[in-house]
Amino acid sequence: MAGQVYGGCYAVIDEQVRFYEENGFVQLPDVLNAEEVAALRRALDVAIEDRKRLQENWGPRGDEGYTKVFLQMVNVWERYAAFEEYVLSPRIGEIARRLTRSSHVRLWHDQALIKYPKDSKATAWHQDKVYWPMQENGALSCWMALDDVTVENGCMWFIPGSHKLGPLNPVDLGNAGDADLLQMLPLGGRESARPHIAEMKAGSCTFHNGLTFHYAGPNTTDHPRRAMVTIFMPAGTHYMPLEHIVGDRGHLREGEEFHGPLFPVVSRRDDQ
Ligand SMILES: O=C(O)CCC(=O)C(=O)O
Repeated sequence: MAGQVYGGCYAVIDEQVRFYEENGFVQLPDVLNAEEVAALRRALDVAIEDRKRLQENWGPRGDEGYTKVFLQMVNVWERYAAFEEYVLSPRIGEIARRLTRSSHVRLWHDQALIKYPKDSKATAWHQDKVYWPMQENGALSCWMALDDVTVENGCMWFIPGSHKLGPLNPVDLGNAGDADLLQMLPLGGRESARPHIAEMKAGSCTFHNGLTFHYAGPNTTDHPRRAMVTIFMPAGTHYMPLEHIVGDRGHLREGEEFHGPLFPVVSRRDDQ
């Protein structure tokens, strides 16, 4: 049953909410404990083995450029109880609800992202929202580190305040090449952009707004870098037709508010 573990509350203080609003991301230490991280790592090992054995593609594309960026497995919460427990957990969902000051948040989708070592490519600078079929801009991602993450193994980088630029052009993540896309931002280039480099311990996470520019370097270590991403939509998010890796799951009409069991409410304000 979802909700029995990963319970309890992670106390987000007002200053962190304001930081998120101002900068478009926030870094939160020790959201999961060591046992919880270990359970997710075990579940991920099983999922990776199943994927290999079944020769299924649970991600978007098998092209080489993309797989060097990361192995991506979407909506693992629907296949494994251990991920369902985590992805639908009130602890994580409530942080998303607090950060968006929303009456409730729904799940958009989850994804395990594994950046394998050797011949690894950077995740190019991009905004997520431009790939999402949503009219509004408020959706956000929780990027949970399942390994200690550093510059060397591909931790996340964020450009503070870049969510205020609004949606810019999508980037082909598999084939973005080495071009410094950041130079193209109307921020005056990398020098003035001053990225925040989110090195952190396993069990710590970042939340970032779908419009915040972010990046992760190549994994130059000898071990995989494992992360679990959960994407939430605040109340009042409406569907906008757009091709997306999870497909047209909900069969929603243009302008319809996201609803239904494929996009479950993960956290709701007490008075709702
Ligand atoms: O983990 C990565 O390499 C990138 C993750 C990312 O782009 C995201 O979670 O939006």
